[in-house]
Amino acid sequence: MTDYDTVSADVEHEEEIPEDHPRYQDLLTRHRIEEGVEKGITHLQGMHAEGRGSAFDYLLGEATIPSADAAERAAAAHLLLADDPVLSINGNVAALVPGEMVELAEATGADLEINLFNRTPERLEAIADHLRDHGAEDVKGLEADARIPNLDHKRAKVDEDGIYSADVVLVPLEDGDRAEALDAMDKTEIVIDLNPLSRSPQVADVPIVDNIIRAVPNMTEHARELADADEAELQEIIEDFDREAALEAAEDRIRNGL
Ligand code: PTJ
Repeated sequence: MTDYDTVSADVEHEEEIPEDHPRYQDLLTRHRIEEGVEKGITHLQGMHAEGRGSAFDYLLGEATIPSADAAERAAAAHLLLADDPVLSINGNVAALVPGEMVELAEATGADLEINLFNRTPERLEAIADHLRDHGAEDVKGLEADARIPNLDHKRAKVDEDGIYSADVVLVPLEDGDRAEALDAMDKTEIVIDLNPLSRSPQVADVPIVDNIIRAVPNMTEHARELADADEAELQEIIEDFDREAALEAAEDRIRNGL
């Protein structure tokens, strides 16, 4: 039995957080974001983003609901069928799931591209190093030789052979106009966001309302399981997924606990 009074809020290493703590996932998430800020990976604004996400996750029951699992399977099918899939990484994503994103990229043949709202050379370098420390071989987004049309901030800066020419893009943890701009470029968008009402999941082909620390490993598991599936089977999974129903189910769970 853990004596919770002895669990310090000031954890130095995540191994110190007891896995049987009732708020284990939340403590782990908070710790990784704090560490991200200390290492210059996560912007201070990322803490606000995390606080918001954490409140929605609490209302969701801190669990992957069935509609999110279906979305994660459909997302894996999209990534496997894509010609040029890209996983977009910001400062929160890099802090929370660096190794897990590398594994998802490997399981689906996707590229990893850093894309930041608060873009500075120092943060780009810190995030690229962090991803490399977690096994990434090729990290895109440093060159930024292309622009997403009709977007007037730094998230518009993308790699020509990355997000700019991708057919399927995973966009986690950002409520913003980039999701709308990518939609206008006719890309298939997969969004991970705990708030089903935020703009990004509202425009996504596949909105995943789940905590990224559960969503990404589950997508990888689906992708590995579907690795030998033929095109028809993957298409069927994609067609069977109902984005409206998934958004509704998440909102119902959050509002009514249903
Ligand atoms: O690293 P940068 O410079 O690109 O900055 C990133 C910011 C913080 C600006 C970016 O993440 C952002 O735009 O944050 P927002 O607008 O607060 O939106 C973040 C969304 O992600 C919110 O809807 C949160 O509910 C959601 N969210 C936060 N944490 C998680 C989450 N969704 C899934 N899993 C989480 N752990």
